[in-house]
Amino acid sequence: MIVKNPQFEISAVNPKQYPKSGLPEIVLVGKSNVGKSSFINTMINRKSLARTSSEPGKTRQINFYNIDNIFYFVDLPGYGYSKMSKQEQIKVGNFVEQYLQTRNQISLIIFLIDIRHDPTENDRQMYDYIINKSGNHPCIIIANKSDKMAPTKVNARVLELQNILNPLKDISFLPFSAEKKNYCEDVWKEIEKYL
Ligand SMILES: Nc1nc2c(ncn2[C@@H]2O[C@H](COP(=O)(O)OP(=O)(O)OP(=O)(O)O)[C@@H](O)[C@H]2O)c(=O)[nH]1
Ligand SMILES: [Mg+2]
Repeated sequence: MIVKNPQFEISAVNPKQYPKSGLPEIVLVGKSNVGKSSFINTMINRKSLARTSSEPGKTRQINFYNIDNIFYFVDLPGYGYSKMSKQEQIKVGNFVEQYLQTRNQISLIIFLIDIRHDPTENDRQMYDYIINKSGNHPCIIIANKSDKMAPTKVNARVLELQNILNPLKDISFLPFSAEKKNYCEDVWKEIEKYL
């Protein structure tokens, strides 16, 4: 897919603020700092439309990016950011959960993990939540930061992660590098199946 005119549309913390156009939504889920906002920028070929930071906890609201009036990329705040106060973590957790449970337009959840690290307990809980509780949305899993490994080891590591997380058989599991823009084509092919 060649993106021509991606636009930031709105930041939301409650359903009244969600866009009303009814376009399908493709949502980025994953721990803080895994590269959700970077993933969006890389896929739409914009340097910093989605705000990123080397400090975890950059994204604090639900951000909707309108992609050529075809769909939205929805950038969620990450989990597991310990510097956030307990109170704020609960608040953020609640509005994210409300979005994932109530939003009918969600056509795909992209669950990002870090290729270097085995899934954390929080990652497992999130995977379980996506599959069993969030409202039956389709999901794919992406192992980001693959540039941090030797290219020859990437495929074997993806298989290893797949064995560790043990997702349902029909869930695609792909490598990616937001930094080096690797595997974009493969990921677009996968996304297009859900549009
Ligand atoms: N080496 C490498 N670094 C990456 C990659 N993707 C993201 N990063 C870096 O990881 C850091 C976090 O990226 P973000 O995109 O802000 O992460 P996020 O998941 O949106 O984080 P929150 O908003 O806190 O949930 C930044 O310093 C990025 O440059 C990647 O593929 N490779
Ligand atoms: Mg972010």
